Amino acid sequence: MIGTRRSSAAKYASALVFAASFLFLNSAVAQTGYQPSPANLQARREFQDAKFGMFIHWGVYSVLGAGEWVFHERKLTLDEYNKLPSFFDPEKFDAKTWVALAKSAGMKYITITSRHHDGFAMFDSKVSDWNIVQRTPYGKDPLKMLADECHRQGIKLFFYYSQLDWHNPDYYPRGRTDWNNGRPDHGDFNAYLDNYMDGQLRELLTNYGPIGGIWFDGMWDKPDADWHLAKTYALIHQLQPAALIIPNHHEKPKPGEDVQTFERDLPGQNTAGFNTEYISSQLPLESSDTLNDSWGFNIGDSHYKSPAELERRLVRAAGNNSNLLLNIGPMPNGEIQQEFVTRLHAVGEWISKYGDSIYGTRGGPIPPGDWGVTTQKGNRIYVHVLDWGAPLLALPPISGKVESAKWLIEGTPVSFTQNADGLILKLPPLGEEVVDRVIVLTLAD
Ligand code: H79
Repeated sequence: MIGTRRSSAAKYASALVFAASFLFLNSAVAQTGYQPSPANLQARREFQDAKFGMFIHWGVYSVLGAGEWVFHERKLTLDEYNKLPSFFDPEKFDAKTWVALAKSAGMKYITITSRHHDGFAMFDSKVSDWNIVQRTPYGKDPLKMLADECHRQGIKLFFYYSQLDWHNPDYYPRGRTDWNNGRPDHGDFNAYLDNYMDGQLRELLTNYGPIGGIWFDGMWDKPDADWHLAKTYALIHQLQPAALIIPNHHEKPKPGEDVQTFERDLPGQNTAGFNTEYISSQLPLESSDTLNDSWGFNIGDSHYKSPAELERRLVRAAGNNSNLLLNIGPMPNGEIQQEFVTRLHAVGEWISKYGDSIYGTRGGPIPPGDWGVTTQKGNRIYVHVLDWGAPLLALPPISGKVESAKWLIEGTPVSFTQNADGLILKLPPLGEEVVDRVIVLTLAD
């Protein structure tokens, strides 16, 4: 029990910690002694309840239709890449349509690239003119329109922000993705972090109303550098205590971070080859993936995942106590290609029936297996039978007495036996192909 009155010694100690945290603002360590505010903890719970988000990669690279790494992949020079913004004029961009699409897919939040590794700000930034308002014929701030629309439609907006920068000379020394693109061999990394990056983050956290948080990427380019994380994280939490810091650094979470995210993998799996197998037991979890094989618009990538595949990914994420952040790369004219739209609509239709077993749940008591996963909300456990054709499904013991078992969709009972060895559910023969057969177990109080 924590008392409300604190001794003067305790007050003195916390004052020291407070003072010390300023002294160490520039240290390599992350936000030491970080205690998430009540608003932040509440935001974390809401994030976990949301389960399904839309990831959007959109930038001047979209013009070339070859993904967001085209600058690096083609080893373009600054002079060459600098020509791109003059072709970016998304006359068909309509924030309302994008937000409506996310909602119709059953997605509860949007995470959009405010700037990717090319360093090009897709928002009105005063920190440099390398931004959409000053460099493109479009001349407007789409993030502002999107933020306003998200607020209107009740969807949280997160900003992806690349710490890695292939354009700014002060991103020096350069990292693992270095190539000779015409930048000088000197630069002031501290100025890049403290003035440029923190300056832009201040803009993002000040000019767009309440935002969901910042999704960082690219720290893996210089894993051993001092990124001034303590300072940057403190700035974000000070400007918007409820904003979540979601770092995609592929490492164990550091103090000050609010969500652990896994790129193209479920938590703890490392099929992508760069993720950590460590899973935080404290933080909300997220798994990002993309609808085809690309993040930014890629005209040559028709490897679309089917609605069934996407739905299974979402269910597997939820069963692993994780969100799914599913990416689309809109076209340079601001439209979202039909192949994405039809698949997202199909997922939305599916989730409108199955949503109870996903939204607001946490990973269930039975470890995920090839057969499927479980999710849980209060005294209800949802058994998601994804891949099991046999007539009996034997599950390990769970604490609590199962009072009833029913099919989620039909509401009809499922025969079961529960004893000390576990729980056996009797399944009817597989009829027509269904993505997920969901049984709702209700536990006795
Ligand atoms: O924004 C999307 C991608 O552009 C970005 N993250 C997602 C969300 C991304 N960039 N790179 N990757 C994903 C893959 C990472 C590859 C890496 Fe490496 C392997 C990073 C470190 C080892 C490539 C090879 C860079 C250095 C060596």
